[in-house]
Amino acid sequence: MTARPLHPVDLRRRRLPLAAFGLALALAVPGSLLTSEAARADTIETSVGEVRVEAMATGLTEPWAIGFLPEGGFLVTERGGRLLRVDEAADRHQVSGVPRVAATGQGGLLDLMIPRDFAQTRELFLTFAETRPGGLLNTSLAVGRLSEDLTRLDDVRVIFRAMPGFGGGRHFGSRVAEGPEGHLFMTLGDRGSDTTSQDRSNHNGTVVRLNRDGSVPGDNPFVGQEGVLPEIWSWGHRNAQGLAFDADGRLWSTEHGPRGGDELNLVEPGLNYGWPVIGEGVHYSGRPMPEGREAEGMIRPLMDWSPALAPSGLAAYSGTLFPGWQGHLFAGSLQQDRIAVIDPDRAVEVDSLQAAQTGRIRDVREGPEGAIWFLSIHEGGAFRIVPAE
Ligand SMILES: [Ca+2]
Repeated sequence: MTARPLHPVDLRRRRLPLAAFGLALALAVPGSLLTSEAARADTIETSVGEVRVEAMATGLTEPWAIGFLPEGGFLVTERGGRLLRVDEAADRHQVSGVPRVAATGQGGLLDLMIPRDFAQTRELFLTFAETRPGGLLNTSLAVGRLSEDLTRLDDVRVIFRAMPGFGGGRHFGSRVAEGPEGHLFMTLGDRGSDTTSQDRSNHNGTVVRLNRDGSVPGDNPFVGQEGVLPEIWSWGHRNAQGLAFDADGRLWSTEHGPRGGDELNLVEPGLNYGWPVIGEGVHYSGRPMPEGREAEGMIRPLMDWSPALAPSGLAAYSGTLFPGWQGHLFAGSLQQDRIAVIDPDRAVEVDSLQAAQTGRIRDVREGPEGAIWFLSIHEGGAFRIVPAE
């Protein structure tokens, strides 16, 4: 796949007010000049050398997911329900034909996945919060074909609906990843109803595995088991909003914990990841986890974060632009305004990428050119990280 070069947006007009704001801060708080200078810089020192942040699209409203088109440009979902195409001149165009979404609380138009065979099939996958009978909500997965002129989705079909519906607008999970053999893997949150994660007669708090048409693969771990939904691949999750396969075919997820105890998990079939029975944090009420940190038959996370990273978006890097980061995971943070770079084999963070543009990160992906792309809710923008030289 050869993507045409993408060019950063000229942000000079925006830099003036930012600089003025930084100066005002420095004047108001003696000694803060260095800090504010560092926070404003668009270069970052890392273990693989100096890197630079480039703006690739601005003017986005609560962007949720990004995906790259082989013909050039990229797509972005906005939680409110718009699917946008950003062309090589950084101009935005709305794509029509998106399913009707329930943009309530954390719900709305959520993840976007462009499969490896997109150039032939034109298929793309969208996840979203959707109404269920009785005005209740849960997460759905749809597939549609992007028209050749890039203006609309055709033949849109909802191929999976997490069931049943629940009230409230919390914890829709909702990342979808393409497996090495072409299966679809999707995260579902607990919908704010924590005990449902241990009840496999619903889809809450699971990773599901589906065929490309939404049907159930015959070799899923619970097929034929009474009282267990056959789509379920793993369970006992709380609200995973990062999901990525690495080059070795391992499936990684990042997951919001309760108060503290955010998790990185290696997702394997048939396993129970413990929510809400075990965890590294405490419940929001301050109540400890019922069984503490470990219990028979439940998997502890590979890494955890307290205070909360609030992880969203996960990329497993395999590009050539940063050879020193190959095999590493990039986890966006909604709460700490940074990207954690993780060596999963050593279970350590090797870098923390933070700049003026990394406020409230919703998604992180590896671009076709090997750059690290991310979406910032605070900035309303898409950015990429490239070597500084
Ligand atoms: Ca867990």
